[in-house]
Amino acid sequence: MADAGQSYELLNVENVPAYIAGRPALARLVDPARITRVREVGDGNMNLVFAVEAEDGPGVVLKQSMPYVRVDPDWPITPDRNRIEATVLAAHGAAAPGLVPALYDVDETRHVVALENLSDHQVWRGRLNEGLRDEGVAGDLGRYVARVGFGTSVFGLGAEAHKAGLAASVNPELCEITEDLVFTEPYIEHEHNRILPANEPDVAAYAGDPGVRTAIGLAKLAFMTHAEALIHGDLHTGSVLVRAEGPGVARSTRAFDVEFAFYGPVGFDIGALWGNYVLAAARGFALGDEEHAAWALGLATRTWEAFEAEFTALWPERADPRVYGDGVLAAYLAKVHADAAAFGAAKAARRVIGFSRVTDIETLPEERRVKAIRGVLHAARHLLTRPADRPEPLFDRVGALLSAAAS
Ligand code: SR1
Ligand code: MG
Repeated sequence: MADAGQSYELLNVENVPAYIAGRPALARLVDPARITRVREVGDGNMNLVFAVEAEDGPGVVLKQSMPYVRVDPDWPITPDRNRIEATVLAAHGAAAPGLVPALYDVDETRHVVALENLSDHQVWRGRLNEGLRDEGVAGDLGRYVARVGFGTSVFGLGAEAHKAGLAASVNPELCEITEDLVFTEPYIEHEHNRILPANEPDVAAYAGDPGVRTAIGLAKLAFMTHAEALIHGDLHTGSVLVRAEGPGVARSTRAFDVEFAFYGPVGFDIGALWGNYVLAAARGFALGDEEHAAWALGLATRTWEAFEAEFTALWPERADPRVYGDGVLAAYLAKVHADAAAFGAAKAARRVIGFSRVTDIETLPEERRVKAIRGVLHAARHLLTRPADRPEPLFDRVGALLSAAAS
């Protein structure tokens, strides 16, 4: 249950050194006397996040949950999400080593997790907005989704461990946020919705389309009932940290912010990426950078092919091959693909209608923003109507729709 009352001390830049001194696991890692800088770096909707730098060491990141949404203190939410995040990070780190931040400490009293300091990485959304093209990241994320999607599933774990994992990861409050913000509010009159007058007919046409409404309803049902694997649950491009490859520096891709994780459909994570590639491409077309837009849409194929290849490579390790034969693999991959198209549509559309907007679109001048939003809604409708098309033709058509709306 959410506890809107503040019964524990919140962190701030002044009290972080004392906090570290009082946590043995952290004081071993970062000498409190040698801390050189504490910065508040959280710019998400939910939590306080501090990057701690120290002499002669890698530092640490502290992430604290409040008993309400950071951007809306009237919106209560369980601070226990932080404990769930720690459990999930451990599971994802085991399934997909090197693709999530390392976990150093969990404080269930003050609702703090201590994570690897990745200050040499940047949030992918920001880099995409700048027109930077980080090759390999989309494939890394396809592999991440595959490794987690296989490793925490019935295929990877077998019946008993899958049920235990599912029981330990029930996350009703965070799931309810997604059910409301992604699958419901954009399709009803709601105070969270913010629609530019010039986009009112676009939103009415999209959200009023009976085919769209049925597909979104079915996607919501799948989200709520298909407990396939311990998915990330909020894998947008703002949940990805990237360190670009350079002389003497290897590329690094990390999925972070796993507090929305739960046992859900694997296609939801692929779809979150696809929906955000559509938003990045809409920005590219709106700014007249067709090359970057086409590159961003090509990421959908990069992610899918890496996912498919990794999942297929893991398939021989499945726990129970007696009935789960190769026909099941082919059919399951087709199901994940179709799910991803519908979830991708829902994830893109919510960012241009409802609560929690994205900088890809919001930083565009209004006239271009109107066209980008129109294009995103046309793209979302196409993803909902042609979910079985392979990524390349599917996203070629999405590109044509975005380009037409931008012109
Ligand atoms: C109140 S939370 C709003 C959004 O932020 C997160 O990143 C999720 O996408 C959530 O829907
Ligand atoms: Mg987040």
